[in-house]
Amino acid sequence: MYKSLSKDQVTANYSAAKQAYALLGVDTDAVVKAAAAVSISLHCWQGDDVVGFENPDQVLTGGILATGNYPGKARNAEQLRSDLAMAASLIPGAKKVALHGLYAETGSKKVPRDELGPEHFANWISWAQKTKLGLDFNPSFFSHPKADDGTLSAADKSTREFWVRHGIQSRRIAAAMGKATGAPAVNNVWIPDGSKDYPADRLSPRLRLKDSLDAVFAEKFPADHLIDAVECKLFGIGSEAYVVGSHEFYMGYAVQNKVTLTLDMGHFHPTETIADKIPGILPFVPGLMLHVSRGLRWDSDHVVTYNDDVQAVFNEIQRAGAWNRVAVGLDFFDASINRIMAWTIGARSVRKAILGALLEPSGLLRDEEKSGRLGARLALMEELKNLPLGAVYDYLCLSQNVPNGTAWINASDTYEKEVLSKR
Ligand code: RNT
Ligand code: ZN
Repeated sequence: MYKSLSKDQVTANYSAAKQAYALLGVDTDAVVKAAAAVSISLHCWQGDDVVGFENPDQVLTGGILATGNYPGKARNAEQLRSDLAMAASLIPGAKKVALHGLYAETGSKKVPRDELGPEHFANWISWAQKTKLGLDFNPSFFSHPKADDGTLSAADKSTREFWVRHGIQSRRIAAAMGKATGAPAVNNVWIPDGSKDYPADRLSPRLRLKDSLDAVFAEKFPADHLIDAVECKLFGIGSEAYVVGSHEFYMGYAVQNKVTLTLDMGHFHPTETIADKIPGILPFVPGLMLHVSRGLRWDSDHVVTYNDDVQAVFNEIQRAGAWNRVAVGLDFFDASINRIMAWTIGARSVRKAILGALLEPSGLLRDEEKSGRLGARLALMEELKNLPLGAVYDYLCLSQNVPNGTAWINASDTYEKEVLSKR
């Protein structure tokens, strides 16, 4: 059995930590509240290896891949909601759930993707209302027979129109979710279109994609119901040579059309990180969405761990004062470990990085920079690494009524024994 520190011990450690941060002018009580208030969107697709309920035999396409066969994955909506609720109970702070078109509940009826509407997500919506979780949405442009030769950029007109209709419907679904839950839902458009080898024409598919997106985004919705986002990518399996929706393409599209840009941490060159892109892009787009992920050698979608890359991303949001313009979502799918643990590890790490960023005395760093004291700036950054983030994080967990330290593993183990292993 893993044990938590006692409440008294957590509080004692916290008051020592509070003093250390106070020396730098940081009000930890306020920071703990602010860090818990930033929503983390739990991606439903970690729970079942991106299969969904449309067709349990459909293999995952689109150049993404979940590897592993850890037992106990969710096989229907009820199981997935139960698993999400379990993980949510171990993750401190505000949370949303990100759904995909694939997770519609259409009963015994087969509903084509271009006819999916809010009514097919009614159970998810009422569950979200009951559990006070927000919702986000993603149209599913993959794992479908019509997605083999492109979707929104397809050369074939009727294929393209099919996917445009799915895109239009997905915004109606997301807007209904936003309206019902009282927090705007991000509708994130990612398409897999691309090619395995060098194309002769890289422009035409992009022009078609631009037109399709214009058609998808034509309908207007209130900003407090829906946030439109587009997600770029460098390459996928089978689209190594060319991806239509590249970073430059969507950067241009987002700037021109004032939509949110999604940055997935796994979607760039293997040595490229996204932290510096954040202040580079913020002057031009209304908002950013993060897909916090961990690419290992490729866009492998490993479970997020607390590392320098993740901390650097949230530091840039803090330094840019951009918390209200950034939506934080997770995007990984590891089928080789307990999936509740995957969600919990990833989301707890992200919460820690959010807290770490908010604990930074950014004003002090900036003052040293302004007065040209660059040695002091570097010294501060170095000393900050030693401050007791862990003690404040434990306190945040305590204040959010979730286990601190390793003790959450017990709860996950019990759930595995009592629920997952019986599936
Ligand atoms: C794929 C994108 C996309 C998906 C999910 C399932 O490379 O990252 O966000 O992972 O929508
Ligand atoms: Zn992503």
